[in-house]
Amino acid sequence: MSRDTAAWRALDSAHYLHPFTDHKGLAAKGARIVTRAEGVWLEDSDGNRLLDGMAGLWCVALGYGRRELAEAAYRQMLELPYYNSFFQSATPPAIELAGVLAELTPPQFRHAFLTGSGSEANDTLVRLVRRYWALRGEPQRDVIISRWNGYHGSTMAGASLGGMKPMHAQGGLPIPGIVHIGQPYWFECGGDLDPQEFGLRAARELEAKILELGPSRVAAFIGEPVQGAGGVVIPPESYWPEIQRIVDRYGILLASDEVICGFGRTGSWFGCEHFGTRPDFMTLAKAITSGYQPLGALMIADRVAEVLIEKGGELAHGFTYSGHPVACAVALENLRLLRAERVVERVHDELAPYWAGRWRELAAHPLVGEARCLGLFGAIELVPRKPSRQFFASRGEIGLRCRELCLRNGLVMRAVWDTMIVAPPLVISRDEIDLLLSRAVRSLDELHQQLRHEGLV
Ligand code: PXG
Repeated sequence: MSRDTAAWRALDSAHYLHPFTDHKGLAAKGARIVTRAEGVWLEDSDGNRLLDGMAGLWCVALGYGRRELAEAAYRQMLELPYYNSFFQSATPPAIELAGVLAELTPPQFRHAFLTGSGSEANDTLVRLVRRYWALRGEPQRDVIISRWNGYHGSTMAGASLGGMKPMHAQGGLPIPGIVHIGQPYWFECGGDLDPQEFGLRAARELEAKILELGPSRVAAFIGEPVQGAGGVVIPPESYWPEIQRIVDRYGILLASDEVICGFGRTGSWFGCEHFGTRPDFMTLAKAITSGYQPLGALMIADRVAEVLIEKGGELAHGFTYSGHPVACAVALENLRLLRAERVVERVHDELAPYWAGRWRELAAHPLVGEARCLGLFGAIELVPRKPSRQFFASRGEIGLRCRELCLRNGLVMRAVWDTMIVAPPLVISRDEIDLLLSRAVRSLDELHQQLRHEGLV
């Protein structure tokens, strides 16, 4: 059905509650109605073309408009649109996908639990971690440690694992048995330490928390290799090896939330491979289907899977859409294309080095306090004065203004407070990278000029 923008907006604000949205504010302004897309380009209901610097919500790895993915869904819908994996059943796409994930992920992983989203996969994680320790005869080991400003989803357990205080404030979170430590965000929290010293200090907060709780209470630690929603926080290189040392020392499980990092975003297939950790769990979603179907997975390492399978009896957990055959068929085709087209290898060998060179040029801009990047992640920190790492007094407002200017200049870039972030589709071309950068610079120049007039810089 086709309507004009005003009609879409009227219907939208009359009936549709959006995620993470202030609806009063939105009703006054009207939503951006995205109607179609191709490659890295979105088109809105007024016919404007926008370069999608966020790959949707970090998921559209192969870009928009891939017929192969649409055809995989269509074929599977005709063959078998739905059947479940409960009660001793299974479907070919779900079985095949578990096998392909076992091949693609690090060697300790041979088992996958399939879900409809990253949040559901993290809820599964909380239950399996606690189940594992109960089966090992240590039921008191039920505390999971995660980090402030981490993001692990929006279900009760996902939002509890996450360290977003505004989320905790709505709905009585976190649930019991989840505690948080500081994040490895040098730009904001590093003080006078150099980044590597700070990385060690941030990791050692985990050890201090384990000792404070008592090591026999702690079940697991979870983190994103690079915090995505928290503002593309790329930890210093010293951080993850020290975390690995600490979890090994106290014998606690390590979970790598790869919902954003997984399937090539860092230039490696998985973030844990880039940073050299050996997790016991990996949460997957988003780029697993390039966002064409909702799907998540929890990968479970052998040492945990063996206990759950040998001693666990019935696993009292699962979703109607666990292993949905259409979503799994799309995931299989997406993963086949990622491999056949060597997309991740191309990010690693060609695009990421080019991206890094271009992205770091932004550091010269008078508003940019830091320009950091990894793989096809990019972030800049907007500051009033360089080289200080002080944010603007009204932190958050400047980022939103920057985002609006980017949109006007045909670029989707996200604001996390005053940190501007991008994570484009992994199939972006060099010319499109150049265009993304020139639109970002134009927007920064316009913002700088406005702020000068207002006396804010
Ligand atoms: N873990 C991580 C690391 C995520 O980034 C989830 C779990 C939850 O996945 P689902 O599929 O349940 O959404 C995510 C999701 C943002 C933004 O604004 C990020 C996410 C979702 C929505 C918005 O950056 N990440």
